[in-house]
Amino acid sequence: MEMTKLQHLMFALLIGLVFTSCKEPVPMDLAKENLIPKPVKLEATGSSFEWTKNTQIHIQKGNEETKKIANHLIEMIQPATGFQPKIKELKTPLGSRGISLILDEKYKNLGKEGYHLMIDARKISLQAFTAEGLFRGIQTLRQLLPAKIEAKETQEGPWLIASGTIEDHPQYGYRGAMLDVVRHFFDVDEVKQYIDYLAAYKMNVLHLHLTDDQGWRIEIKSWPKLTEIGGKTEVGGGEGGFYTQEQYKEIVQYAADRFITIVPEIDMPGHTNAALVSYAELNADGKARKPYTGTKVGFSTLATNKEITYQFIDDVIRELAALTPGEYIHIGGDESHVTKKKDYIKFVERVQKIVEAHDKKVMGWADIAAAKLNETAVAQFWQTKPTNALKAVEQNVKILMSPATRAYMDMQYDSISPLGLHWAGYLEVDKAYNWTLEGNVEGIDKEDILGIEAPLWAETIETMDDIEYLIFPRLLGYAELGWSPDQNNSWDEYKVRLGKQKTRFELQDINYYQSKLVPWTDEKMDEEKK
Ligand code: TNX
Repeated sequence: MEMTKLQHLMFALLIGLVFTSCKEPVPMDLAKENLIPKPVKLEATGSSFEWTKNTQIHIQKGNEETKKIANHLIEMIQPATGFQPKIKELKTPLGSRGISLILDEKYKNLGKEGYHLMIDARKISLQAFTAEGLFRGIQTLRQLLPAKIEAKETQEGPWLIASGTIEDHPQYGYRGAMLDVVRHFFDVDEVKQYIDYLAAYKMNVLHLHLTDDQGWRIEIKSWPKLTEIGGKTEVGGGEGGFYTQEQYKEIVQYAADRFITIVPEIDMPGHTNAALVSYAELNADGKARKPYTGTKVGFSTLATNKEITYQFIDDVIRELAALTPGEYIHIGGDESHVTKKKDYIKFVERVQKIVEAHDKKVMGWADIAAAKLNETAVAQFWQTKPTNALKAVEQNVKILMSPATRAYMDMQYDSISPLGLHWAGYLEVDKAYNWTLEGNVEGIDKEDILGIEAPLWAETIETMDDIEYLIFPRLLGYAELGWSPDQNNSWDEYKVRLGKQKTRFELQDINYYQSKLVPWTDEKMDEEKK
C-alpha cells in the first residue's frame, strides 16, 4: 500500500521525535563528580546532558575571543569522541539547544576568571565576564565528561555530563608553578606540555627559571656569548640548550592562548656562574670562570661594584621586557652567599630601578627584602624560616607563597622515592595539600598574600617522565589551595577526588607517583557515574 504525502510527513515527524526528545536523560549526580580544584558553589539537579555528534557550540555573533575558547573546547574533546562540532554564531545563543559560550557583564562580580555553568538535559550554557573565565570553565567541562575523554583514540560514547549549576571563581589571583630549565634543559615542546598541565587545573602563571650557575637559557642578542658559551652546559655534563627569542615568544604565546602568564627569571647577583663563564668582564677580578655542572649553590656573584655589570643587566632586562607581556620580571636574589651584604643591598636596589625603567615590576626570592623595596614588588617566600618574608611584609610588599616544606615539587615524596632532593624534608601528597596560604606563617595575613607558586627545581630530573613523577599528583593540590575557599579543603575528602584521577592520568600516559596515601580508583571506561 502506497503512503500518502501526509502519511510520509507524519512518519518523518515521528522519527524526528524519537531521535530528539523521546530519549529520557540518564539520571546523574553532579555533586558526585571529582572536580579539582573544587568549585565554590555547586547544585545538582539529578539529570544529564548527552554530548553527541550533532551537538553544536553556539557563540555570540562576531565574537572572536569566544570562538577561540570554542576551538579549545573542540580540540579537547575531538580525539576521544571523534566529533567535529560546528560552531554557530547567534545573536542570542543563551537558551539554545547544545552548548553555548557567552560573555556577559552580568558575571563581572565573579571576576575575570570566574564562570557560571548551567547544565540540563537540553543544553549547557557556560557564561563569564571574560574569555579567561570561559577558558577556566571549559576545564571544568573536561572533568565533567567521562574519564575516557582523555583517551588519545576514539572511544564509544555515551558522553554524558551531570546536570546542575556551578558558580566558581578563584580565591587567589596568582596560581602558578615554576620550572627550572637550567639544571637540566627542557625544550619548547616540553614547556608547552607543562603549560597544558597547569591549564588543566586552572593555574595562571608559569615562572621560568632561565639562568643559573649551570646554564643560560635565553638568547640575549646584545650579549650573544651568554647562550653560545653559557647555554652549552647543564648538571651532569649534558649538552644543555637555550631558547632563541623566537622560540621564547612561541612559549609566551602558547601560554597566553591558555591565559597563563610567563614570569621570566634572571637570577642574580648569585647563581650567575654561566654568565661569569661567558663574559670575563662580569667578574670582580676580570677573569672568566670555569663552566659548572655540579649542584652546589651560593658560590658565584656578579661584580656588584662594576659599571659594566649594570650595563649588562640593563641590556638583559630590556630585551627580556620586550618579550614579556606580563607585569613581572623575576630577579632571583637567592643565596648570594659570596656577595657582601652591603653590596647585595645596593645591587638589589639598583636592579629594581632598572626593571622599573623597563616598565616592569620586580619579583624576587624573599631574600631581596634585605633591600628597600617598592610596594609594587613581590617577595617569594621559600625558606624554612620566614625572616626575609616578614621583612617584606613590613615594607608592604606582597608575598608569593612557595614554602619549601610544603610547596617544593622537587622534594622527594619519601626516603625511597627515586627523584628529588630532601633539604626541606620529605613531602608526601598529604603534607603538600594539608595547609593553607593564610595562616602558614604568623604575621603573613591574607591581604599580604598574592597567591601560590609551586617550584620545580631540576637538579635530579631530565625528562618529561621525571617532571610528571614529581608534579603528579602534588600539582593538583596546589591548584586547589590557590583556587578553592579554605573552608572547602579537607585532605580526607580531597584524597578521594584525587584517587579518582587515576584513569585520566593513565589515559594521558602521565607518569604519576602512586602514593599509598591516596585511594586510587579506576573509573571504568564503559561505566557511567550515576
Ligand atoms: C634552593 S629555592 C634554591 C635552588 C635550588 C633548590 C633546590 C631557591 C630560591 N634556591 O637554587 O635548586 O634549593 O631545592
